[in-house]
Amino acid sequence: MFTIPLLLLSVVPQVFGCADHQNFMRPGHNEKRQLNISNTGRTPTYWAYEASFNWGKLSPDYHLCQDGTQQSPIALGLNQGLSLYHQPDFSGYPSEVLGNYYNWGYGPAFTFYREPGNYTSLPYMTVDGERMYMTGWHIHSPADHTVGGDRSKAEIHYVHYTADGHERAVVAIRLDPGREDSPFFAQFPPAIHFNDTSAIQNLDMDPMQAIREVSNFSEFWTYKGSLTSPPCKEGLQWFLARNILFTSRLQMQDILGASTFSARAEQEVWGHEVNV
Ligand SMILES: *[C@@H]1O[C@H](CO)[C@@H](O)[C@H](O)[C@H]1NC(C)=O
Ligand SMILES: *[C@@H]1O[C@H](CO)[C@@H](O)[C@H](O)[C@H]1NC(C)=O
Ligand SMILES: *[C@@H]1O[C@H](CO)[C@@H](O)[C@H](O)[C@H]1NC(C)=O
Ligand SMILES: CC(=O)N[C@H]1CO[C@H](CO)[C@@H](O)[C@@H]1O
Ligand SMILES: [Zn+2]
Repeated sequence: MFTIPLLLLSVVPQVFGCADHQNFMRPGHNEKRQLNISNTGRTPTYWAYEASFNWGKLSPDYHLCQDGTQQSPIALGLNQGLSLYHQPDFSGYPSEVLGNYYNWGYGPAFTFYREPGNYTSLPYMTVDGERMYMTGWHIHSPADHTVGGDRSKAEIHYVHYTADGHERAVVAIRLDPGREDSPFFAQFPPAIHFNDTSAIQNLDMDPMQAIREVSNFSEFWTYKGSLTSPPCKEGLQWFLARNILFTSRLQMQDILGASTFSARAEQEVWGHEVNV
C-alpha cells in the first residue's frame, strides 16, 4: 500500500496557445502511471474555438488573429507541391521519454518533464542544423489543416521550442480511422476525458513512433505560421506530414470521445511562404 503523495506543480502564467505544456515538473515520487486527481496542465481561456472568426474583436492583444500575415491553419494540397527543403531529422528523439498524460481541455495531451528554464534536455529535432526542442504533444479535433479540401478527424501537434525557450515549430500529423491499431496510440492508457482534470504521471512514451507511422515524415508541407489560438503569435515554422496516421476505429473513438471541438477556422494564404 502507498498513499498518493501531494505535489504542487508550478504554473507559469504564459500562454502558448494550443496546449501550453507548462505542466512539466516531475513529481516527487517515482511510481509509474500514477493518477493525480488535480492536474494543472490547463490555462483558463477567454476565447472559444467556435468563435474563432472574430478573435481580434475580443482584445487589442489579439490583433494578429485579425491582421496577421502568417496565420495558421491554412488549406494545403498537392497542387502546392511538397517541400523539397528543410527535412526534419528526428534522431534527437529518444525512444523513451517521461511525462504527464492528461487532457488539455480539448483532447488528449502529453507534457515531457524537464527542469524549469531548461529546454535542452528535451527530445529535439534538427532542421537545417538548428535544434528544436519538443515540450509535448496535444490533439485537436477535427484536424486544423485540410489537404485537397479534405479534413481528417483529428490532428496531433508536436510542439517545439528554441534552446532559450521560445516557440519555434509545430510538427503536425493528421489522424483518421483505418483498420488496425496504431502502435503509437497503443502506448497510452485510455484517453482522459475533457472534463477530467487528472493526469497520469511518470508515463513513458516513444515520440518517434508517430513519425515512423507516417513514412518517417519523408513527405511534408512546411510554411511560416502562427499559434492557432489567441494571441495568434507568428514566427512558428509548421511541418505537416503528407501521410495520415491511421488508428483503429476503437482508438479513434477513444480519442474523439475524450475531445471537444478545437479547430480554428482556416486562414487565407498570404505571407506563409509554403514550401519555400
Ligand atoms: C539542462 O539539462 C541537461 C540535461 O539534464 C544538462 O546537461 C544541462 O546542463 C542543463 N542546462 C542548464 C542550463 O541547466
Ligand atoms: C462536462 O462538464 C460540464 C460542466 O460541469 C457538464 O455540464 C457536462 O455535462 C459535462 N460533459 C460531459 C460530456 O461529461
Ligand atoms: C523509417 O526509418 C527506419 C530507420 O530509421 C527504418 O528502419 C524504417 O524502415 C523506415 N520506415 C519507413 C516507412 O520508411
Ligand atoms: C492526490 C494528489 O497527489 N493530488 C495532487 C495533484 O496535483 C496537484 C497539483 O497539480 C496537487 O495540488 C494535488 O494535491
Ligand atoms: Zn495545437
